[in-house]
Amino acid sequence: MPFSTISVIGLGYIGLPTAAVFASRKKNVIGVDVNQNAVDIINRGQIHIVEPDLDMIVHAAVTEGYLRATTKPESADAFLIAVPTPFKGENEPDLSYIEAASKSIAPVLKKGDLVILESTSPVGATEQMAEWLSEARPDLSFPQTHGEASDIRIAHCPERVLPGHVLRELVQNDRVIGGMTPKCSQLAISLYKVFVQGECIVTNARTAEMCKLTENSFRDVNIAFANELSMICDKLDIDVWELIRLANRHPRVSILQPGPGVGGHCIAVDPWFIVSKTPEQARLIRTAREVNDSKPKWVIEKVQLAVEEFLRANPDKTTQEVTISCFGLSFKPDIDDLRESPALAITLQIAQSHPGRVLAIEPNITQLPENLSGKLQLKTLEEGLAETDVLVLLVDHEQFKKLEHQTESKQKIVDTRGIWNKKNEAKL
Ligand code: SAJ
Repeated sequence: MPFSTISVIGLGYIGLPTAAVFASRKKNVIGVDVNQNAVDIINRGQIHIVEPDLDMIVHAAVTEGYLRATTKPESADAFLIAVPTPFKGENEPDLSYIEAASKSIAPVLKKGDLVILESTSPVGATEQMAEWLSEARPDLSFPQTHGEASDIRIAHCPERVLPGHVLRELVQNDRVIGGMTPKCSQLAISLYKVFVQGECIVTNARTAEMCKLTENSFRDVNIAFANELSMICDKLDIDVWELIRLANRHPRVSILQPGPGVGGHCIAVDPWFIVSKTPEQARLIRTAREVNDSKPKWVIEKVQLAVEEFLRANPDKTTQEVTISCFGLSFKPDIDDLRESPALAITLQIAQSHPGRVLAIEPNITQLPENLSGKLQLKTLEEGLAETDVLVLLVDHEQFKKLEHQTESKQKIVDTRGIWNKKNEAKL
């Protein structure tokens, strides 16, 4: 067996499931994270993030002794780096977590080890990581200088799993393997074959980096197309959802769905990694980002119009007496993840500017995170429907789709997802 011990650096949304899946295949896994609290939670067999079924497999892996977490890297045969690549400055990728992770594993590297960068990265990041490792370990040889004869093998193998379906997609998705040399790729394949049932497809590191960015940019550009259509149709008095349904009957047309903007930690971020490297060429990709980022403001203006219309129809009421209910806070349907959510940003903005009551309805959470509890009132679906004048639908959760609520004729609806009865919809 080439890999008796595998180390995963960064125990977040990608690293922890990956570590747990290796452990479930009876590999010895050392998980490393700078967050002592996360390390303690994992060593108790619990999890600090939300992902269906992950708690069970982490619990089993820890109790059976295959998974252990620590803050300090230890010797292993393969290292997978799955740390964040956030922004710095004006949408520039920040590689400081990758740099810190590389420098932290360098002292424990030994001849024959494999280092894989899984974090979504701008083109060139894997070569940069190899440089950091080689600077820290001049006694070892690396692929950028020694090619196939190197002591250390390096590859970029981007994660491509969908939050909410991580455990299934980790195993079933095809995997892009971007080795710095063919031998690096071969070793990386033998590692992933421990659990990956999809195909492992070999390319070089730069293409693998660009492939991940391309997938998320493709989606962003296509969502921007749908969002732009929704704003055009609004001007032209056309129901955009009916329009998309009709256009999608064409055998070569498949338009995505408009919404209140693009959220999450990937699709709204990764296209900028392309733009920042090639600003002159990436014109469409940049514009798509701008279109999607402009959508929350457009929705807030629609809500203001709906309030005005409500007041015109109810001249005895003042703005302070108008209650607005926002349905959905998460960044996409049927999850409880509020991070980078346009629905949450819109709700907070409305709560800040509207002088009357603003109610938040999010059936996937039982209480608001501490930093939001002073700013929003979380209500049940029933309360949100009964006590409100303007209904703002932001996330197409199952619970909202199933709703058979007859809105009172006085109530106004702003539906950003096109799932509710349009009978009383405000003129948007
Ligand atoms: N959205 C729309 N309209 C649509 C589809 C999505 O407005 O028709 C919005 C959603 O509401 C959400 C955002 O886009 O706010 C992103 O949601 P998503 O489900 O499309 O994607 P993510 O961010 O959960 O996961 C993506 C996936 N990438 C692709 O599908 C190309 C996943 O496979 C990646 O692994 C993940 O990013 C990542 O980690 O990069």
